[in-house]
Amino acid sequence: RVLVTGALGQVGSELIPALRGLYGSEEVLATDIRRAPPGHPALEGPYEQLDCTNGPALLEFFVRHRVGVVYHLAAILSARAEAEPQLAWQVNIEGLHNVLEAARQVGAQVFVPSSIAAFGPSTPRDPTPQDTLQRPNTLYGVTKVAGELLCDYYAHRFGLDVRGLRYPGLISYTAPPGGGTTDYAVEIFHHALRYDRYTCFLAPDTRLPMMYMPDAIRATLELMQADPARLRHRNAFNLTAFSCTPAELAAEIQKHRPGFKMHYEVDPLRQAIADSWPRTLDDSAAREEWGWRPQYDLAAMTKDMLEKLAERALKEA
Ligand code: VAH
Repeated sequence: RVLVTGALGQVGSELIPALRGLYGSEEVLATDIRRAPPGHPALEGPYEQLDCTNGPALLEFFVRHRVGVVYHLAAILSARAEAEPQLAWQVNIEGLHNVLEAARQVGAQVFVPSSIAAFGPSTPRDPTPQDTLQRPNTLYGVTKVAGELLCDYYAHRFGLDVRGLRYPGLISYTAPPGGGTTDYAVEIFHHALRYDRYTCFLAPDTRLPMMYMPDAIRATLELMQADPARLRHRNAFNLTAFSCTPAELAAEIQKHRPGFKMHYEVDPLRQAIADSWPRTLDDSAAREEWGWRPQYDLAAMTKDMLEKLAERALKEA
């Protein structure tokens, strides 16, 4: 059966329905440390609370449910990890180690997301190559690099089929953003619909790699279904669809909502994090080794986000 940890997060909220569509609801176990709020999509199939930092409980869960594939999404994201670095290390590294150990013992395939945060200020930023210097200066970034290395170790030392993607900033309308630095690109749409204005916590020219969630979900499933013999890299592939700045995103929204106003109040902490990250990514390894191709550019993402949020507002009205 398929296990998803971090089911209530931004990726989990969309990956679970996609996996249940592929394998059937009863085959996909959604878990998170918190209880799922009533009506959450994860509750449309099996849901359990599960704390990935509890190794014995995790192994018991893998054995009891005969877990054959695990999408390990439970993590503390960049901005929150700076506020709570000890907790972030426990969740992001001890939790990952517990998942890799359980998967090794039962022979499960593993997906672990990395991030553009796995790069730091000394990494080439424009574009950032697949194989390059990785000296991130955020705790989240440290756990992403350590996680990539731990996953590669489990692949070559134990033959574990573990694969990963360095996600760019992800934009979606299903789940609220959770403590990330790229959250502005999600919040801006909710504010545009509700107030026709948004006060952005990053400077107007902060260029970051981004992706619409439907592309990220498809990339995740395509990587996990790829022929392992073709994979020269495993943890983790650079992945991107487009790069944009807050000013460019605001201008794209204004094409649909001419009255939308953008303001800026830079948050020094999150600006420093964003300034240490890539501006654009080279994802040629993903394209060559498992056929990656994005489908949504900035214009297509913006159009779809505004349409979907407007539809939902109508339904809830
Ligand atoms: C964050 N959305 O902002 C996450 C992601 C690329 C950034 O890792 O922390």
